[in-house]
Amino acid sequence: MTDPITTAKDGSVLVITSNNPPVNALGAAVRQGLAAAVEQGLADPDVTAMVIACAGRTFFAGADISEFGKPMQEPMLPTLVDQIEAADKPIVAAIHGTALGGGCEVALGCHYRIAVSSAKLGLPEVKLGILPGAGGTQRLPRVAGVEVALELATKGASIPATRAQAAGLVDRLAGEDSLLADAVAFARDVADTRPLPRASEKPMTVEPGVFDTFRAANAKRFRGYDAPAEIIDVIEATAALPYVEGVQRERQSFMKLIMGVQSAAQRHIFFAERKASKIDDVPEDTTLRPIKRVGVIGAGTMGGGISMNFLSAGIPVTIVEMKQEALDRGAGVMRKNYEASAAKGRLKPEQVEQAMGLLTPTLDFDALGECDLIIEAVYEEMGVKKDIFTRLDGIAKPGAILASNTSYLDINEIASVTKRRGDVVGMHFFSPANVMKLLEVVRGDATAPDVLATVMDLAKKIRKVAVVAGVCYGFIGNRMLIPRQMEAMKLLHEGATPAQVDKVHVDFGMPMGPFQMADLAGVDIGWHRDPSRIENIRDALAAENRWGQKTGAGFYDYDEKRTPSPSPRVTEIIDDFRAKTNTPQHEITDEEVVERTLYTMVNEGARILEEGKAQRASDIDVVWIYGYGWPPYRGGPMFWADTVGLKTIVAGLEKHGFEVSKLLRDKAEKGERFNK
Ligand code: TC6
Repeated sequence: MTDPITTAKDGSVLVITSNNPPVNALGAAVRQGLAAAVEQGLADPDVTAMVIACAGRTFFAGADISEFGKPMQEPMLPTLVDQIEAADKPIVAAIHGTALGGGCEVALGCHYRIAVSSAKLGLPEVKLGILPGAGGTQRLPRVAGVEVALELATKGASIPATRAQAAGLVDRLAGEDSLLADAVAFARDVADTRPLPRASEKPMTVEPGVFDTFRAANAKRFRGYDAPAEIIDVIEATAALPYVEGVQRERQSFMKLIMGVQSAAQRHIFFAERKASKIDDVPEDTTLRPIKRVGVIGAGTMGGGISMNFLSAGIPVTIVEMKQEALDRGAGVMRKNYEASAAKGRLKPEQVEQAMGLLTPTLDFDALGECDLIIEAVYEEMGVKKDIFTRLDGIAKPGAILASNTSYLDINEIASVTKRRGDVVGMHFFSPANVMKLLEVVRGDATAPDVLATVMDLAKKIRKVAVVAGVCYGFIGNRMLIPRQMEAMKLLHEGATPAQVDKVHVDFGMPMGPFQMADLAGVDIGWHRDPSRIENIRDALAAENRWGQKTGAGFYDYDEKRTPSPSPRVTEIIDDFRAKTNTPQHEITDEEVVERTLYTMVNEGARILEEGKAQRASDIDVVWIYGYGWPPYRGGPMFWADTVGLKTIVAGLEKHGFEVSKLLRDKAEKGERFNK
């Protein structure tokens, strides 16, 4: 292995460069090399200042996460950062790309920071369930103020160099193409400055009430997570302490968090998300098909949302509808959504026009002939989809990818009406499609490897997290939703209330429970629309126009602000069905709700794996985190099952008479886990 750290003298400035692709993570070799290089600079009488820079696409993107949980090698990152700061010759951090986590902490240990304006700085450790453990909770508030530190450290978002400069975190901006030269010049400018500015020596200035105000303002966002609360506590508890004591408290909290199950879960998700983009039997160097224009069929909520992903990424979209009115409405909604983002400051007004300028709305189906990828987003009916794909087969150019946004239907059957089954694939977006990060890529029996590779690559470009699923009813996510919703409904029959079942799910960390979700999605979805045919509780609700939030009533009653309250009418309907079906009642404990609605999901997940419909357990976790709001601190259903213990899951399923998946049973018997 070549040494990742090299040094070179530029006159009296020692330039220390890290070259540890892909992201200059601060692994052991980098830490050792940096420590040695700083020693070298201090020992050399000709050196008056030093610059720490990185080669490749970014400044240090943080500690090497793959080292967590393994025995650590010296020097530890906090020691290294202290060593840098303690140097009695000025050290300048030269930042490009992303200075994240430990990388930002290294920069904070340097006496000065210079950055190109495209650089970003941040402390994303919280997303891994930990806190900035190399002095970040102590140096950042001293340099940029407590409020900026709380914002960065608890939310994990990064800020552009210009904002970092305004906050005092960056001292100077460099030319985009002259970072190193500017950093060396800066180092020369400050070579004789004494005393050196050391972040740890500054006082922390605290406005009264800042911590409580911040806690209250973010209570909903941080619900369930250990790390943000710990970060606020650490900064608050140490604000008046000297750095040395503050950093001890930081270390204690870091150790507590990193040993916890939440951090293990969140680190699992970090790697799971990246693994999901890899397809076992499709080589990484597969030649991709060029996608210069995308076609979307259907300008409804889904088609519009799907289109926005491509427009925002600068890819032109041709959107087709059957009626002018529907087309105009669809384009209008897209514009409104963009304008709403601009009003919130997330987009510049000219970006709205740029995106909308890439949209070609048309009633002419044949216009899709010039598209490289065509996504069908019409309603879920096999006959309609087959008609569309037959027509597409007639007009699409050779090599065009034909995708369906179906959320349940058989991609093989859809592909069978074409003479190009290899070009057909499922692209299941989640609603709202311009917001939700998940994309299920459904691989048909004949889907060509380069089609899959192209779609996975495109997913990255439109900032989605893509997971490959095999053909089965509901693919990964919706297939696992089915047993959950069915059991939730049975629980109502047996004595539970919608509010009780939902509360168990919300307390678990889900954004909403099964009945709140039904009310949001629409109780009438899949309803036969015959008010005289009442076969279950859902039929009864739908027949009374209780379609959910959109009609002001569903499993709950809603006021004009859509605040739910338990509904006496729903209680009557449920009682009626309990009597009609003669269902024996019993007291339902929260534990039973968990076993019957969540263990059953794990069981279905295991079946999906058993049948090879998901490549790996971690892909299922990614689907549930990014598609359904499974709490990241529980790592997804399969990771969570590992933490509960597979033997416990099997016992819980058997207690309620469920048939246990063979894979789940085998793993439980062997003492194995889904995720290693
Ligand atoms: C910390 O610093 C704690 C400090 C306290 C210590 C006491 N380590 O995301 P990409 C890999 S905690 C190891 O696809 P991008 C990644 O797995 C850390 N590996 O690239 C992938 O590998 P693969 C705080 C890492 O251009 C490859 O690099 N820092 C690390 O879309 C490319 O990654 C963070 O949390 C790492 N730190 O985005 C930052 N980072 O090719 C985490 C990446 O084998 N990183 N890899 O699949 C990021 O946010 C992004 O990687 C990025 C680049 C924005 C830097």
